[in-house]
Amino acid sequence: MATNSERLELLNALARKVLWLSSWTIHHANHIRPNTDGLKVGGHQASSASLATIMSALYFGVLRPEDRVAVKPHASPVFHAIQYLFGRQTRDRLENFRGFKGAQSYPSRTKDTDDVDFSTGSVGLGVAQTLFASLVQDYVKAHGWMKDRREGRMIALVGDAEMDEGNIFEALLEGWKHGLRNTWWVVDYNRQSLDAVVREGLWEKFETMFRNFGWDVVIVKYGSLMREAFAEPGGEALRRWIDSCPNQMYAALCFQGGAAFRKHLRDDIGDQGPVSQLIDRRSDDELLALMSNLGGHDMASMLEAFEAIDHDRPVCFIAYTIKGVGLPFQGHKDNHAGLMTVAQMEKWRGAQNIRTGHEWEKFEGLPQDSTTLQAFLDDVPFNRGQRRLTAPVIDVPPQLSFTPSAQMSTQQGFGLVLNELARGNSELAARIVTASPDVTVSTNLGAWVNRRGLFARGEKADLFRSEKIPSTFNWDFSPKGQHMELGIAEMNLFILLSALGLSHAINGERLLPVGTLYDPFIERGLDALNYACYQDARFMVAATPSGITLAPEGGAHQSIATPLIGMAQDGLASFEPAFVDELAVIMGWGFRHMQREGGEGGSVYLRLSTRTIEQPQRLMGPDLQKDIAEGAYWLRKPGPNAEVVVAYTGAVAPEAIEATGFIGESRRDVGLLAITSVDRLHSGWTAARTLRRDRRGVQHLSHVEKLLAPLPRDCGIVTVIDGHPAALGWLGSVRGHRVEALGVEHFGQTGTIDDLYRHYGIDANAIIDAAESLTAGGPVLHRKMAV
Ligand SMILES: Cc1ncc(C[n+]2csc(CCOP(=O)(O)OP(=O)(O)O)c2C)c(N)n1
Ligand SMILES: [Mg+2]
Repeated sequence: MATNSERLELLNALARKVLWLSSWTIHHANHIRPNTDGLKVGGHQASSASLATIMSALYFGVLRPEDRVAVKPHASPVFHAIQYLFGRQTRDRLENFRGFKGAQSYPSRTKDTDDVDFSTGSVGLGVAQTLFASLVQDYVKAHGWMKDRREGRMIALVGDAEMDEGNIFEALLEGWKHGLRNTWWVVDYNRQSLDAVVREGLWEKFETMFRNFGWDVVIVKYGSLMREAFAEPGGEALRRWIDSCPNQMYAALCFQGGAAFRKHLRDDIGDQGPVSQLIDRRSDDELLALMSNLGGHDMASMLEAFEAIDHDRPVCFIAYTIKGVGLPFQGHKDNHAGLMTVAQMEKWRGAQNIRTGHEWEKFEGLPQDSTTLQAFLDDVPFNRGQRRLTAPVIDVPPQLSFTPSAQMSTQQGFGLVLNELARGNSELAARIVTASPDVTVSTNLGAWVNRRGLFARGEKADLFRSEKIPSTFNWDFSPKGQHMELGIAEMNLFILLSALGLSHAINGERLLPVGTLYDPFIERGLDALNYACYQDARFMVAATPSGITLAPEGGAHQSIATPLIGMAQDGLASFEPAFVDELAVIMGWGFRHMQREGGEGGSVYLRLSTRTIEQPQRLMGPDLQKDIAEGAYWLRKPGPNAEVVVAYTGAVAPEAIEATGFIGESRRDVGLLAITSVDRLHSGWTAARTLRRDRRGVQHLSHVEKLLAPLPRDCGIVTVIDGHPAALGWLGSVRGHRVEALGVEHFGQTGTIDDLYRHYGIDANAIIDAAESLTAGGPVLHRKMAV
């Protein structure tokens, strides 16, 4: 067992090594690996350097296997260097940093191979993810699923300018409401962002804010060299000077070096005996070492700060650092994209005792012998346990049931399916967690919540109920509750879904998260949704109401772009069923899809509606189920001489059905294609073409190709959707049919559904007009009469 000072020496040596390896990784990508596109790796070198000590303190000293970390995007070279020392990252991938299949520019759960806990890159999101991951851990624990596993700390390494991102504050609020624990945010307070130097006094604002939300704030400003110097005669005057030095000046002096510091200190303080002697006793190099010994670069100070935490309250560490510390451009305001030149690197290599050709050797240039260093690494607490966890698949019955009515909306149906699950006692129901940003009742989650209750770590009775005031809803909170109530911030919904949807990997316990929100507000949380999918979190999101169909609800709430978002979002299968029996099939498929391994599975988006429409009375056989999951089926099969077919998705079904009836009176063999998922239909088509291209001779046809195959060459297709027409417009490319694509390109009017469908041209008559324009022959005889 190493003594404290031996441990400190080893940790310092490893931190130096981490800085070397991360810098060499970047240098290699820029100067050594043949780089044909001429693009330089900017943004990493200076930004990484400021975290080398802090991350070394954490990974080599403080962390345990159950802890989880979101690493500031530009610190990825530091992260990869640490993993390389642990033996979890290969030299090959480091040499190929930012290259195809090389170590990723920003830590990626799915693309990196070296144990990334949370993908980061879009600043702010990783930070909030740790907070929600901690709430999820509390949820798992409260439901009795932690077994003998220890609680992990959820840790974010935060850039100071990252704190500009509003989603962090939204998360803070939510964390406070839920009694957040076990969360550490370590702010890399280098007082520089990408373009700028951070405003003076910002840390005071941070401090007040965090304390307001019940966090502990630990400021690690001075390193141990500084603290020793402050204890010398004149030290207090030095401290006062440091405290009053503006950020920009401090950064500039760090860049200029020891002599510049000396001159400024002299000019500002004058000749004051002890403090002058304190300064004069030090060479320029020593003075620079002292002045750049801020807390975040001092192993002893960081360890002390981390190891002093003996409670589970959330903690914000504000660690003072210098951007690019130890490198030639440290502190320079332009250093964000700063790179060392070959000459600078050579000089630095010499200073680090690294021999040419030995740059990748783990322990090259360190004073300790490699056996000691390796033994230390092997015994690091972080490595004493399993980190990547898995959980068994939860069984989903072949068919989900609901109480049918003749007239229903898909939103209502969604509530009914969940209500039916809530009434039973299946494992599936036990693993579902719902969440909604203040629209629980208005998205029809009410019945589910009534039965399953709201989640809180402590019991909290619904006062209205205990006071016997009649209310439709039972709003009891308990540790067994299965609904997480959120404030209105949609970013929080998606980050929570992301955290819940990774529980199998992080807690070894599978949760099946279902979130609801109004469809247009997907756009508010879109980046969080994108990142949730990017890191392969698994969840279902029901977005309702949607489109212009919500009509009198308000023009501002109408959504047009979401069908295209649903199609384009990687990792998200989106559906827009018209009927509730279709929705029940899709939800069952969705719960299975959420549990499939790797690229086979993903998350699910249901675009639903409040429009009540007549429901088909039919048997749901396996073939129809399969078609619904694959994206479409013929509601009315076209005949062999079809002149025109109508293809619709979602709430416009009644218009499509009505129009098809009218058109069928004057055109031959008219068909009606019910599209449940334009996304699945399109991605199936792309996949089939790729397969046929890659494996010549393979005959595989996609679902949409098979559906459209019987149509004569000159048959027209009218597509109609309550959303952007481009979502369905591509159907004509499948087999070369002419298309009239109806949809909505403008929004904002309120009115009845009839008013709006007529105004935007997606009513039955618009479909009939489009059919006429695609076909020869006289006008269609009958039309829908104006009401
Ligand atoms: C959402 C988002 N916007 C913009 C960027 C581009 N960007 C990357 S780092 C950065 C500045 C980061 O400053 P800071 O957090 O202080 O980190 P430092 O570089 O000082 O380490 C910016 C604007 C991004 N990655 N994500
Ligand atoms: Mg910064």
